[in-house]
Formats: sequence, C-alpha cells, structure tokens
Amino acid sequence: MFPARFSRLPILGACAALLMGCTAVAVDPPAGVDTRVRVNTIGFPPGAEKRATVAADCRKFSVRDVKTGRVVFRGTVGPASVTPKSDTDETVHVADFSALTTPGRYRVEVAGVGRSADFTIGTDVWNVPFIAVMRAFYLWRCGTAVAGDWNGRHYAHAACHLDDGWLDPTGEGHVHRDGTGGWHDAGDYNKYVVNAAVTVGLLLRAWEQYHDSLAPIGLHLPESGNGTPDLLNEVRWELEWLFKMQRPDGRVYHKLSSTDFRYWGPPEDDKDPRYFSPWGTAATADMVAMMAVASRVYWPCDPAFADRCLAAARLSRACLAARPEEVRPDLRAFHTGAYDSADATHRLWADAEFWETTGDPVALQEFEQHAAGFSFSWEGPSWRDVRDLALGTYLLSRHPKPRDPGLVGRLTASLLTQADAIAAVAKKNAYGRPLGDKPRTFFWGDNGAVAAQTYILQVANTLHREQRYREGTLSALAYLCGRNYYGRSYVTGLGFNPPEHPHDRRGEPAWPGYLVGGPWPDGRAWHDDWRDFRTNEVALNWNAALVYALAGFVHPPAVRE
Ligand code: 9MR
Ligand code: ZN
Repeated sequence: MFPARFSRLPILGACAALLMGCTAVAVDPPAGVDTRVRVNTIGFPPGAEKRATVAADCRKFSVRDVKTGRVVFRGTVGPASVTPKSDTDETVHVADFSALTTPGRYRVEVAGVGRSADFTIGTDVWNVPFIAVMRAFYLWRCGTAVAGDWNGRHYAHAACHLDDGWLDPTGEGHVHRDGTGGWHDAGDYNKYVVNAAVTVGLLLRAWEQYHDSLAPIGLHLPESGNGTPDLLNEVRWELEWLFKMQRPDGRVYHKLSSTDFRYWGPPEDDKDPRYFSPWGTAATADMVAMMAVASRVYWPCDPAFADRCLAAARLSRACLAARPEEVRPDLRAFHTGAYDSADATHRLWADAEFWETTGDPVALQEFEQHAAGFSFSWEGPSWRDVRDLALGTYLLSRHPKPRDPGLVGRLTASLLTQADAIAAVAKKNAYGRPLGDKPRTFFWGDNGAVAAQTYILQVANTLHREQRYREGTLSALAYLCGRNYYGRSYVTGLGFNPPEHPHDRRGEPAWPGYLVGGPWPDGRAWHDDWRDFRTNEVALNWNAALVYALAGFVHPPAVRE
C-alpha cells in the first residue's frame, strides 16, 4: 500500500535534520509581553480562525508585523464575557483577527493593556511542534542511551534499567526475566502496559488517518533512513518491549516497576530493583488490540514483523477467550502508578482491532454485541477507557466484510453529536478550551484530555468533513500553546514561556516536547514546580494525544525528486 512513498525517505531524512535546527519556535524572553494578552504562541494556518483572549478592560486592538514593524490589522474586541467562578473568575474579551491571512510573524497589541508574545501565520506552523512532541518519545526510551539538541541545549542520558526485571510479585519466584526497552511512562521511569496501550493506539491511529503527510517527516532517530517511516520506527521501540510483557500462555503482566517512587535522578543511576507485576485482563486485551493494529500497519514495510505482531495478538486473544471474567492485577507489592481499569472497553478494543486486521467473524460478532452498550465519550481515549479507539476503528474500517448497518448508523450519529458539542464548547469558551469550564472538567491530566478530545473531532472530520471539526482541534492546540489563563505554553521547549520545572526525574533544564498535566481542581491551580506531580508531570498518554492532534495539521516539506 505505501512502498512508493517510503522510498522517498532518505531525501526527507535530510529535511528532518534541517527542521530540528529550526528556531521558528524558539522560546521568547518574557520581557515586554503582557500575559493578560493570551494567544496561541505557536501560530495559525493562514485560513484558520485566530483569536486572542484579553483578561483586562479594553476595546481596540491591532496586529503588528514583527519584521516590518507595520500594523497590518485593526479590530475591536468582542463583548466582555465573564467566565464562571468554577473556571478562572475573570472578565475577559476576545480579539478576533481571523481575517488576517498573510503568512508572517506577528504580535497582538491591545490599547491600554499591552502586547502578546509573538506567533506565526503559515501553512507549516505545526510541523516543528509535531517533530518535537514525537521526538519526546525517543527521549523517553529506556534501556538505551539517548541524545538530542534543542534550542541550543544538549540533552542526553546513558543506557538505563538494564536489569529489568524480577518476577517475584508474580508468584514465579525470584527469577529474572528480560523486560528491557520500551519508554518510561512519565516523570517516573516505570513501564505500564495499560498506559502504553492508549499511547500506541493514538499514535498508530494518527498514522492510519494521516500517513500521507506523516510518512515524509523524519525524526532524526538512530533508525532514520532504514526505509521505515520514523513514526513507525519510534512506536516499534515500544512494541518490542511489549512482546516481553507477554507470557507464553498469552497473559500480560500489567506493569514493570520499582516498588515506590523514591528515586529521583538520571535514569542510568537508578539502581532500585524493578519487578514485573501480576497479569490482568485489561493489559491482556490491550496487547491483542495493539498487536492487531501493528500487524496491519507494519505489514507494508516489514511483513515478518507484522507476522510476529499478529501471532502475539492471537496468543493473548486465545487467553482472553478462556477467561471471560475480569482479572484485576494484584498490585499490593507496589506504591507506583496503578493504571488499574475495568476491562470492558479494553476487550471491546481488542475485538475491533482483531476483526479489522483479520476479518475474524467471531471478533466482529463479539464487537457488535458489546458495542451496543457504548457511545462515543466526551473526553476522548484515556488509559481508563479506550472505547473511542474501538468505536473509531469500526467506523473507519476499510474491511470489505459488511458491518451491521444499524450499529454503524447509531455510532456515526453518536460520533457527530459529540464532535458537534465539543466544537461548540471550544467556540464558546473564553479560552477556546474544548472541555469547557465546569469544575468537573478540571482533573488530573486535563491538558491531556483537551488533546484527546481532538480524537473525536478528527475521526468525525475524516468521516464527515466539516470545517468546525478542524477549528475545534486548532482551538485545543491554541489553548495548550498559550491561549489559557497563564498566557503560557503548556509544552516544554515550545512556544512562549513554556514549563521550565516539570515533574520529570531527568531534571532540568526541562527536556523538550512534553505536555504537562494541567490545572486542577480549578483553572488556576497549575504550578510550574517540579514537586507538583499533580499538575506539572509529563506522561506518555498526554503526549500521544498531542501528537494525534498535531498530526492532522502536518504539512510535509515539498519533495524534490
Ligand atoms: O494519569 C493518571 C491519572 O489519571 C491518575 O488520576 C493518577 C493517580 O492515579 O495517575 C496518573 O498517572 C500517573 C501514573 O500513575 C504514574 N506515572 C505518572 C502518571 C502521570 O501523573
Ligand atoms: Zn530506563
């Protein structure tokens, strides 16, 4: 299906190297910027909606071309909107400059208030963020040395956690088993299958929906230029670890972790012993789903690897078939992340992916039977609930075998209803935040959920093209990149005044390309403080959702043949 495109990769690898050196999104010094003028500080595609939020009394605003010094747009802010007490308790105005479509570098100036940080209007504004946020996965690699440069700084660590790990908590005795490799989960260095699953699911869904624009994007990986597109090279690093989490009987260990979060420091100096946990059915179902998707996605570039993936999917599927009852992992030996969730949506996802890859009629029958009880979510895929990945696979299916038309109709309606509602909330919210501003929309990892909501919007847009779905996704990106209460980017190394002190055991300066968890329990509760793991940690699942959102807006550099 893809080989013709893959053959261009060596040329495009060079483009990637160029992009890595790009300074278009260099961090501006905060001097001169009034953070009451809040705008997406990465930028806007020329034809997109463009809004800033001003948390001050004001009327007139203008947009200035940073290079020429000329004012290129004048406008009047919209009527004051008072956001509810549950959000940020402010009175704000919205400045709309969507009519400005000329590529360039600009800032918003508000009479009597001050100016925003600089931003870009251009077709390819999201390319470099995509590369940085995707490369963050490479920098998360465990069991190997990693290195990279960003904004003039060098980031590196030596090979880590080469002793992973011990089987004691599984009841298999004091036995060593190879569990090296994979990605660290977050600010901590543990490895959890269930969080890996929603991550791999989102990354491979980004690939399935947007491979035309993603295939030429190089990530400057050790594997770059091997004929496999770099997004797939990076995800394979995790898949190779996931094979090691599967027992010969198909059961999947839930995690590989130290017993507590005590260690803080470079990963290669972490000598705390690390253990496999007992297995669970959510992780086992996730293995089926991930390996089934991988098998069809990798098939065009590496059929032998695709076969390994399919064999792994079959093995865990057989194990699940024999265990219809839920098995929650026994995590009593650990005080680290639990990621312990009910298995129903994970099993649903396993059926959907297994069917899509193999056409297995039993998987289809099981999926259609169970899907009857599900609709699309509001928050998008999460480690706790992967129903959206399952339902999305069914609706986007390319499988020739007929699906239940009644179910397709009902799920399509559910998807479009949710997408319409999310887009409407994003449009109405003073900061363009698609989760809205009610108290229950501020929770652990809400920035990740803002990014994950774009899954609903972009799957809807693929099935039923609507400008408002694209605008909803751009609104989510704008919020995360500076149009928020803080007037700051929530992504390390990108945009204006990004987090400098994330909760990340690798320490400072902050490693680049990571979305931090976000404010909760209300909109003013984020702290750029490394001790605040509740609002300022980085994590695989949140970054994957951001990659997915960005993937819809990547424009590959023109290819010279
Ligand atoms: O993202 C997780 C969030 O939904 C939970 O409420 C929270 C507490 O259990 O844990 C979060 O995940 C953390 C994980 O447990 C350990 N690694 C860091 C993760 C991000 O904070
Ligand atoms: Zn490691």
